[in-house]
Amino acid sequence: MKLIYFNGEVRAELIRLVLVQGGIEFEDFRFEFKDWPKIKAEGGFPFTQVPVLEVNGQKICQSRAIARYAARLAGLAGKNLEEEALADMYVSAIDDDVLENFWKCAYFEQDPEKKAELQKKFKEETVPKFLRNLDRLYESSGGDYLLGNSLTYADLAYYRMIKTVSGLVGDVSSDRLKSLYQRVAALPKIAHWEETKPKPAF
Ligand SMILES: N[C@@H](CCC(=O)N[C@@H](CS)C(=O)NCC(=O)O)C(=O)O
Repeated sequence: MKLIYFNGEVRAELIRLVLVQGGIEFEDFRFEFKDWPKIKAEGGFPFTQVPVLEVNGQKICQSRAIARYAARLAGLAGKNLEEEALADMYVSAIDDDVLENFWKCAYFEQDPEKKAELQKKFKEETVPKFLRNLDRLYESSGGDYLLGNSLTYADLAYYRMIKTVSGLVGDVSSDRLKSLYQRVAALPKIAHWEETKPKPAF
């Protein structure tokens, strides 16, 4: 299995974390920006974008579809259909409501005034609202993880999200959500990955 992405974390890191935690061997193929035109021209990627997962001769793209596939392989997708839907719900909320806004205000927006405005909204509205909801949901799960007592890829997505946004928003999680972050960070395979992973260019 080969995961193809830029030498960065943005849309590939959750997939890597899921594969790592699942103990699934994969080639973590990373390339530099300058090589993208050639890789794109020759790659035969379904939507001409990355990340792409090559598996059994099939090329799969769309980061969320890949993360979900990896989660199923890893036994981290949820134990039944309802749990799978809930895990997907958390991952979708993290991607659509938090991270897409983060990429925009941290990287894509070039106009300094608009950027400052977007960052203010992200810090003061988007993240606090999301965390308030997540805290309540986590409390009601009654377990160590978002779906109770079994780790799912939703917990890894939450961990990844906090690592991504904390440079901009600071330490804004509740104590309860901090304990979730720490529980994921302390998983031996995740801790080992963080210590040994390749240094990303972005
Ligand atoms: N919805 C897609 C978006 C993929 C995407 O935007 N990939 C970017 C890198 S993060 C890319 O391939 N950019 C180069 C290009 O579009 O030519 C996903 O989640 O995988």
